[in-house]
Amino acid sequence: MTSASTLPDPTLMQSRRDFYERIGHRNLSPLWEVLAALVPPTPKSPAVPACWQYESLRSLVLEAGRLISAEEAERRVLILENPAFRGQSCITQSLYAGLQLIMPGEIAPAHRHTQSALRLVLEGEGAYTAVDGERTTMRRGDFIITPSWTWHDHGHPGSGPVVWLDGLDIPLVRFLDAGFADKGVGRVQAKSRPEGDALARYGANMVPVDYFPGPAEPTRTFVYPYERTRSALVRIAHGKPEPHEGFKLRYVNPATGRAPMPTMGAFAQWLPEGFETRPYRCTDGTVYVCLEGCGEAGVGDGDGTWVFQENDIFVVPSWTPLQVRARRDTLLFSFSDRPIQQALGLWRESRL
Ligand code: GTQ
Repeated sequence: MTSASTLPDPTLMQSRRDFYERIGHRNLSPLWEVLAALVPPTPKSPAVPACWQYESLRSLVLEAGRLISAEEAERRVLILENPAFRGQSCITQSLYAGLQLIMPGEIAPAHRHTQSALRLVLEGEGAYTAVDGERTTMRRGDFIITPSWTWHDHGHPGSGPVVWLDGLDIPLVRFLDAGFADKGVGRVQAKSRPEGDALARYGANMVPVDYFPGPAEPTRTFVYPYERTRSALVRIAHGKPEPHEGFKLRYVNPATGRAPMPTMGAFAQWLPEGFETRPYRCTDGTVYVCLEGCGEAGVGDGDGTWVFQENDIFVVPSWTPLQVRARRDTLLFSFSDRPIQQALGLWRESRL
C-alpha cells in the first residue's frame, strides 16, 4: 500500500492546494501543515541572544536627556529591543526592558498600569521612586518594584544623572489584552508614609498581625537594598560553588516566600573569581545585568561569547544554554517570567 506522505502525487498535491485555498476564504487552515511547528519537541525561541555594553549606551541615554524632558516623555527610556523583535518593544517574547534616565530637578509624573515593573539602579544616586505614597531613595544596585496597579512617580532632588534598568511584563500583558492605565491627578503623589515604612512593616522578618496576603498578591516590600543583597551573597560564598550557578539566591516576597510579583522573578548570584559555570538552560528567557566584576558569557551551542563588565546587560532566550566565566569576583542580577511558568506548571531546566 502506498501512502500519500511517502509518494507525492502531483494531482493530489494540487487538490490539496486548491482545498487550502477554498477553506482559506472561510478563515480555516489545515493543522497538519503546521502541527510540528506548533508543538515543537523542545522550545525554539524566535528571540536571539544579545548583549548591550553600558559604556556604549551611556552617552546615548544622556543624549536623550538633552532632547526630551522626563515630563514631556512621561518616561524617558531607551528600550532594549531583542534584535529579532525590532519595533515590538520586547527583549524576550514576554518581557520588556529599557534604560530610564532622570536628571536633577525632573519629575516623571504619577501613573499606574496593570503591567508590573521592576527597576535595577545602575548609575547615580538621590533620585526616588514613589510607590503608593511612599518614596524610596535609589542607590546603585537597589532592586525596586512597582507591582501591577500601584501608583508610581519618579523624581530627582539630588545631583547628576540617575539611570536604571526597567523590566516590565508589557509584552505578556499585551498578549493577554489585559492592559489598563491611569494618569494621576497630580504630577507627584502625596506622601502618605515616611521612607522605610514598608520595609520595616513587611521586610524585617515580621508582618502586621492581621496581614495574610493572597497567593497572587505582590510583596508590599518594594525595595531590596543592594547592601543587603550583596552582603547575603558574600556571606554564603564559601565552600564549593554550585556548578551551574555559583552562589545564587532569588528575591522573594518576605511574607510568602513567593516571587516579589506574580509575573516576574529576580535573582542575584555571586561567581568567585576564576569560577566557570557548567552550561545551563531553562525555559524562562532571562535578562542578566553585571553589577560587579566582569567575565565572559557563552550563549547558545558555541554561537558566541560576550565579554561583559559592570552595568552590561545580556539576554539569554528560552532553552538556550548559558555558561559564564568570572574574570573577577562577579555579581550578576537577572530577571525573567519564571513565576508565570512555574504557576502554570510549564517551567523546566536542564543542567548540562
Ligand atoms: O517607570 O512607569 O520603562 O510605565 C515603561 C513603562 C517605565 C515606568 C518603562 C513605564 C515605566
